Amino acid sequence: MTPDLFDALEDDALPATQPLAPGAVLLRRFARPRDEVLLAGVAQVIAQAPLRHLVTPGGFRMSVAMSNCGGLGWVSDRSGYRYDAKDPESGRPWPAMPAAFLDLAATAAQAGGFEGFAPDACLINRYEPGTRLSLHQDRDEGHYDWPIVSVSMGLPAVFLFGGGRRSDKAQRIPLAHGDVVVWGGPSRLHYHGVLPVKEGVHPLTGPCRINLTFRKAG
Ligand code: MD3
Ligand code: FE
Repeated sequence: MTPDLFDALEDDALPATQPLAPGAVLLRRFARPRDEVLLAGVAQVIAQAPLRHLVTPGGFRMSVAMSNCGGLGWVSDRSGYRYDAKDPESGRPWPAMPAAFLDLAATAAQAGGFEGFAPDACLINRYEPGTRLSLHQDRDEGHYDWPIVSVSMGLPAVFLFGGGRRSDKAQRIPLAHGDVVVWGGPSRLHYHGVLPVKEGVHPLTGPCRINLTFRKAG
């Protein structure tokens, strides 16, 4: 496995927060002290709402496998993208958000300058090696005054962070296990994506990357 640039540094040598753009802050390794609790939460959620490959409105099967927890879950099918209170696979409400998820999301948002963040949706994305997420905007939430908080776990990935237009040049940001990003303010509607994940095995997740995105969707 190839260690990323930051693995060469001691954790306490990492800057606590790195501004990426107006409103966007990278909190390197922020979730590490809680990684096992967070992954136990993921296991608990996906036991009730299994990861699945959604179909885009255009009819393509997404390579990233997804599930949700919280009051609302993001879903896609031939009719479009939306938030739904129920898992369409089971017809049941999505599993509750584990307390450790809510706590992490609120603490990270606070560190990024957003006091009082109480997400009602957590999307769980699982990337196997070779899997990518093409450039897109997140605009199914209806209001954009709250940030999105993302947590990377397991295999590293290169994140593409573009601008307000699809054609704007994208920065490449390596994200490693435990990295948290708070995407608020003007960055909230920027285009973004994930390059194909490289082969590897992580001690806690095995051969995959898990990303959590916390949102206020309702
Ligand atoms: C920047 N997920 O689920 S998280 C997504 O790694 C998604 O699974 C990626 O994009 C992943 O929609 C990236 C980081 C992220 C999430 C939302 C953003 C970055 C963002 C919204 C605006 C700008
Ligand atoms: Fe996104």
